[in-house]
Amino acid sequence: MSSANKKKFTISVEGNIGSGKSTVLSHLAKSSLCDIIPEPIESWTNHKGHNVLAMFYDDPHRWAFVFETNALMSLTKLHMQDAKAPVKVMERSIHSARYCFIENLYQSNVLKDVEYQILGDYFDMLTANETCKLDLIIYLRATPKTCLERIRARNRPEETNIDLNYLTTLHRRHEEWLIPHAYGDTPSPPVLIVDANQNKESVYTDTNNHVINLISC
Ligand code: DGT
Repeated sequence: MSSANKKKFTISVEGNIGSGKSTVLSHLAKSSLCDIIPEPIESWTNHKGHNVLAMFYDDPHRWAFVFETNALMSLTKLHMQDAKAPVKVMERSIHSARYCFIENLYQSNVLKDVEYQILGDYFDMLTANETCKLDLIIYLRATPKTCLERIRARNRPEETNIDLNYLTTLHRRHEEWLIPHAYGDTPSPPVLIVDANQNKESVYTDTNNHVINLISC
């Protein structure tokens, strides 16, 4: 991976809300081997003056389509972002937007069929492009209960409505997506599973060891 012209190895760190993705990313940011691309949460809490994340949680039936359209667009921009280091590490991807959140909102009857189909077409168009391909997914796998405790502890104002039921359904979507590779039509990258119920230090050490092994191969 020493050549500057070589395609970057792109990793996406995935996992339920509150599974510890940001903490892992902030540790990996200390390595000169990794360029970190954090989630575009500011463009969700302040999109030209609109807090789309708060609007979504306040009235999901009204705002889910708007939120997901914006999520796909803002995450695609991150897929397009160049990295200088040999490894580009993203927090989430358009793949988790599609296979976890959009799927979950459709199965919960929040997104209407026509909205789901349009978002699906949009996703298919975006993923036809090499730019959105991932080389590896790191799945921080934590129980919904652990995630809820962490969400309560960090206390983001937009997330006060998040309950165990929502986290449990999102957990299922992550499992369906990342464990058996349920969506066989798109070739999935390898998935590395990290036990994210451990304390933050152990989660980071496990993840870091995997990334170092991979880079040195
Ligand atoms: P972490 O570090 O594992 O605790 O990760 P978080 O919770 O900081 O980041 P994430 O991506 O799990 O969630 C940030 C917020 O954005 C959270 O309220 C869930 C929401 N969110 C993220 N991606 C999507 C999406 O594609 N659709 C919807 N509806 N919400 C999303």
